[in-house]
Amino acid sequence: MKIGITCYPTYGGSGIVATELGQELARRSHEVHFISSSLPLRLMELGDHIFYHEVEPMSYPLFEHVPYDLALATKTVDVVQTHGLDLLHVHYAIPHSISGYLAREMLRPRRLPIITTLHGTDITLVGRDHSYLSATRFGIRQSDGVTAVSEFLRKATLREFCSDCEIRTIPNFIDTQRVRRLASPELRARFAPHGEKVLVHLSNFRPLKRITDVIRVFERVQREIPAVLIMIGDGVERSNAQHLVRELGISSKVFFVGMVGMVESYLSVCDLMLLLSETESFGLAALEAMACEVPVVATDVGGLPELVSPGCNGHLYPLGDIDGMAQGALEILDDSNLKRFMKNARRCAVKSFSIDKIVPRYEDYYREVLQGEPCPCP
Ligand code: GMT
Repeated sequence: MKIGITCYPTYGGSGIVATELGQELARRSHEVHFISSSLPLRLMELGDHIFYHEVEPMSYPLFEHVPYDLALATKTVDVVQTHGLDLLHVHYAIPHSISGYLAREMLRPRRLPIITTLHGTDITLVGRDHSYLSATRFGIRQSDGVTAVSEFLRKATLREFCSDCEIRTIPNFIDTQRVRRLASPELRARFAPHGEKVLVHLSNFRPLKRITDVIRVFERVQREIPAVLIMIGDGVERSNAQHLVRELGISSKVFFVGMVGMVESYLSVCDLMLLLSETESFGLAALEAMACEVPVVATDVGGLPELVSPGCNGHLYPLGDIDGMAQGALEILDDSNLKRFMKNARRCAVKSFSIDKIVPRYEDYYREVLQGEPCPCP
């Protein structure tokens, strides 16, 4: 198949999933065309089967805000016509499903099925806002196929956007061959030279990630056992978190390492991930951790219970239950438990979310949508 993929290239999990999907589809001999505002962050190499087309919206003094959505639709039309794409798969509803819809309409009578994958905040946050709600609903309804990255997100979309829509759950995935625990004693010794336990958090440090909760939980843990915390990522909440770390007097034990290229090398030296978000439709960071044998203490929200089985590969707590989370972390980190949790984390990642199990589900869905008759929805 010749597949167009549109995503946010630089920020957040949806772009990572789209990029990994495109790369795997190319390995499976499909021709993949990324259409995006810049080269997706994790898109390592282009080649015979992977192409990249940059959207370059013209700026003009009259435009206070450049109409990117229209430039994207126009670029999509060009790419479809030049390369003969069979379908377009857009990641994140706003504005990508609308740009896809526009491209499809501009291309008529040529057929271009649009598949929209919902990732989370496009439904739970942005899409709900009154300034985007109708457009999000329209984008979903007009798509020829819609997938959600968790059962939670599928249900939330049906409940809040269109109860009669057909939405397929295809969970996020991970290349468990590539993302695995790598032996790197030197890196571990850099953070934990005296055999401390290593906790980790990985996100884009937005307010909804509640990274100050992460710091507070860690502070309680390190009162009981020797421990350090690695904070991977960057974002608006970083300075608040750093301030709190100083206030709590734990600066020597918390390492803000910024964004890192190969997260698996850092995750490989960790014993426990803290993911304490307010909402999380899936929690790709938790899956990356699990693939590296890192159990997860998480909030009992969104799609996280679809990943984390309490007592098996981690624990779940109500949002803000700092004491409970610290207790759970200590239980997992106890030497009599840790090995079992680590083994289960990896086992669950491989069993339920490995790339070779999930990507064929997208391929099957593409075929299904391609076979279906184009159907203008009300
Ligand atoms: O929250 C982020 O980190 C960004 C956001 C995105 O769409 O780029 O992430 C969402 O999509 C990820 C990939 O499907 C999911 O793993 C995240 O859970 C989801 N974030 C939220 O729901 C808050």
